[in-house]
Amino acid sequence: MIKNILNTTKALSLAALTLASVQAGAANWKYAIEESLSEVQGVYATQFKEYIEANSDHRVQIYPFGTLGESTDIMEQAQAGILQFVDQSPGFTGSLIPEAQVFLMPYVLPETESEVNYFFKNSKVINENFKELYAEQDLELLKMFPEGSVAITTQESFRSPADLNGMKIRVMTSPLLVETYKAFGAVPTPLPWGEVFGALQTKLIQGQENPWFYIESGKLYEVTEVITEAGHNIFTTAVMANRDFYQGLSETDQQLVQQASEVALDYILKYQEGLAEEAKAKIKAAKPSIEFVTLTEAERVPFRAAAKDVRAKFIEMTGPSGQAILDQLEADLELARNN
Ligand code: 6CS
Repeated sequence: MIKNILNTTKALSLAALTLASVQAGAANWKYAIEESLSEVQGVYATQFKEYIEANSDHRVQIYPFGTLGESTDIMEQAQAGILQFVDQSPGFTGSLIPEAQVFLMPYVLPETESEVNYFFKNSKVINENFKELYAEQDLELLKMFPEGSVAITTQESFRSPADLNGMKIRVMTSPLLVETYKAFGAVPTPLPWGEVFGALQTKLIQGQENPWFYIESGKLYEVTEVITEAGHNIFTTAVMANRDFYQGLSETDQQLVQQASEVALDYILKYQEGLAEEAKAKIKAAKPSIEFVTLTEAERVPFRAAAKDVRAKFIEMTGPSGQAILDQLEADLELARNN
C-alpha cells in the first residue's frame, strides 16, 4: 500500500521534473534528500537553498523522502543529471562506492561531539580522498556531515552479542552493515527506509538502528520496546552534485555552491547540539513504558571485539584503496582528538 503511494508520487514528481524550466541566467536546481524537510537532511538542504537564493537568481527545489522514490532512486537520478544535487548516506552508497562504508564501521568515529564536528569540518579523507572516489561515479562530493549517535531499537533488551542471537535487525543496504550485525550476533536484514515501519509493525524484523532524532520523528518507538546505546557509531550522510552539471557551472556559481555547502555545514553542526536529548525526552513523553539502555564499557567489550572482524571485512571488500582511506580517516581523527 505505502509502496503504491510512493510509486504514484514518484511518477507524478518525475513528470513535474521534466517540465521544470530553466530561465535565462537563473536556473532551477533540483535537490533530493532521504528525509523530510524538518529532519536533519531537510534542515541542511533548506539552509543550502536559502543561501543560494539569497545570493543569486537561482532557485533550489528540494524533494523530500518519498517524492522521487527511495535512496537508490534519487542517487540514480542524480548520476543521470535529472537532479543537480542529492543527499545519500554511506549506508546506501556502499554498493556504488565500497570505501564509503568506512563510515559504517563500528567503534571508529568518536562519541565526543566536538571531535566529531572538528572531523567533519576539517577532514582530509572527505575533502581529498572521497572527492576523487565520488568523482569516479560522476558525482561532485560537496559535504559529509553527522546526524548523531546511532541507537538500536529492539523488542527485548540485550546486553551482549549472545542476547542478539536470532534477532532480525534491519540495516540500510550497504554490505558492511550486514557484516556488522552478523558480527554482533544478530540476523541482519537490509531494507530500504520506506519498508522499515511496516516490517517492525508486522514483526518481520525485531529491530533496527538509527539516530535518536530519526527514531522519534519516524515514530519508531511506537513499534519498539527498548532503545539501546552501544556507542558504536555516528550516522554519516553525504551531499553531492551531478559532476557534469557542477563542472559546467561558471566559477562564480561553483563558489556559490561551495559557500552554501559550508554555511549549511556550520548550521547543521550547531543545530544538532542537544537534538538527541530532545528526541529522548519526546519519546519518553509519548511512550513512558519505553526502556532506554546504555551499555556499560564492560558490556561493550565483546561488541568492540566483533568490530575487529568488521574491519577485516572492510579491507577484504575494498583492498589497498580502502586501507588508504582507513589510514587517512584515522589520521584525521587523531587530529580531531588533539584539537
Ligand atoms: O535508516 C535509514 O534508511 C535512514 N536513516 C537516516 C537517519 N536518514 C536517511 C535514511 O533513510
